[in-house]
Amino acid sequence: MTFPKNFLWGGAVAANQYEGAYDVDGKGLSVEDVITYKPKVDVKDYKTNAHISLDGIKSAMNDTDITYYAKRRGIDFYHRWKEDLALFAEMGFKVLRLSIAWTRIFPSGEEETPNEAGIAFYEKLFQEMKRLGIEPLVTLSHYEMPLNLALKYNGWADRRVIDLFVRFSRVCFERFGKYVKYWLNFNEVDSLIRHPFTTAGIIPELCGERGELVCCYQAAHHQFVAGAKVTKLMREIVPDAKMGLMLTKLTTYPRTCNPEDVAATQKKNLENYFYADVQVFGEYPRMILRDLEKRGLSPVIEAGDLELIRANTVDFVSFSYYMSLTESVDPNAERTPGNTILGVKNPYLPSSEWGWQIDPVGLRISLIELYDRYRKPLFIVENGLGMRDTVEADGSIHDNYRIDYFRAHFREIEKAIDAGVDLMGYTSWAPIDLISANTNQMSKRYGFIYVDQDDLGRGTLERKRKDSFYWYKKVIATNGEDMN
Ligand code: BGP
Repeated sequence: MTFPKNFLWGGAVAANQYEGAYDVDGKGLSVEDVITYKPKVDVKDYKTNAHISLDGIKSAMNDTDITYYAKRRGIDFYHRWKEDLALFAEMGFKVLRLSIAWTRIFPSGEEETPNEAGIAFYEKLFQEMKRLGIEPLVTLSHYEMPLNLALKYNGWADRRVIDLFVRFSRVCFERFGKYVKYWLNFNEVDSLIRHPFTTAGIIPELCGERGELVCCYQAAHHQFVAGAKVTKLMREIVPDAKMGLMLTKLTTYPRTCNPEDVAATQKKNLENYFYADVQVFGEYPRMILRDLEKRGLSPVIEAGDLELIRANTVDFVSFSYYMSLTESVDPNAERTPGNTILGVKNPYLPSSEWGWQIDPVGLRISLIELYDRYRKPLFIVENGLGMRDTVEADGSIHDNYRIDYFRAHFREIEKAIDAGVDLMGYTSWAPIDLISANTNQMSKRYGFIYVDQDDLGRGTLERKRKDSFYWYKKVIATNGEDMN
């Protein structure tokens, strides 16, 4: 048997994409609540999709629409949590990765005391998960900071946000620590540079003459400091818990063996690793610091910051992996979209309708690279295939393409484990259809469970088991032995 005995099989979701109920029980507006679904979305133009203006935010705040502000409605997990958790348990989940909406606990991010109704919601989830034997893996920050903090402080660009986040995290550890032993600090911490508003509350107009990029690297530094403070706090409050970082593993190959392509690729990969390096090694990579300095982007680092980062590194390394890209110095090389990134097309790989290149072997390569680099236990906390599904007349959904995708990736995971990689678990993105992070679509479906809702929020929200549901259940039941 290749998969370790206690391997944590499960799925991953994020509050802003599935809870809905955006204004219920005292919840405040988060940055995701002002992002709209655009019917004519150009997947290549992820920058425009992620763009936000002050005027846009203000008009969103005065609008109560939930058709186009798709994340406000999610899939109504807030009211259907019991049914959904039961379905996860039916598949045999050992773990569920979920996030806590900061705005349910601190609606504006600045209250002195938490919103008890928000705490009660998560408490009830954790109690039910305990009853079902599902271990929670909790992300403290998954693209859902209070909108107030974006408007008032320009999000994480302002150092004062660190303490507000620590206050939120303290409540999470104190109130949920008895249930939650696995924590992640910032989802896809590297995504700050690609979609600064949803990751870090940065509004370009508030960056002034310093420019958005300066704000981004300053914000990244503040997240590193916050991450270290929160790890320290977790160890004080929940000593038997473990903290992980979370990286978008944007595995990039050289398009050719032209040494210039190889060098350009190396640079890309080092820029991606940077965010994990700081949190595992406890120090900034010297080459990144030098590069930032040359580009006039050096963050302000206060006395004590580097010591704090050094003293509070993470326990494990988690990452998302969906696709791979290539890099080339040829300006005419054909480009293709990946997860909030554009890269050069790989002629050996097929792509999904959204352009993401499907590369199971890339997952093995990623696992081996990450383990060799960090020598820390790894956790795959997102991996999956976004596709349109068809519901047959009898209500069945034959998603063989999804089963093929997972099977191929699991076979590569097996090879990596066999090679000696220490892997704690695997949570698919997402076990149930939900609102897409990038495009706000419902039709880009990832789930083993179908949710009857279209891009405009029409549908009964009924849950249906797809063919992949039964397949994943079997994989978990046999701990990966039977993948047929
Ligand atoms: C990751 C995010 C998730 C998620 C996933 C798929 O980057 O952490 O929140 O949704 O990508 O992306 P999308 O939903 O845009 O297809």
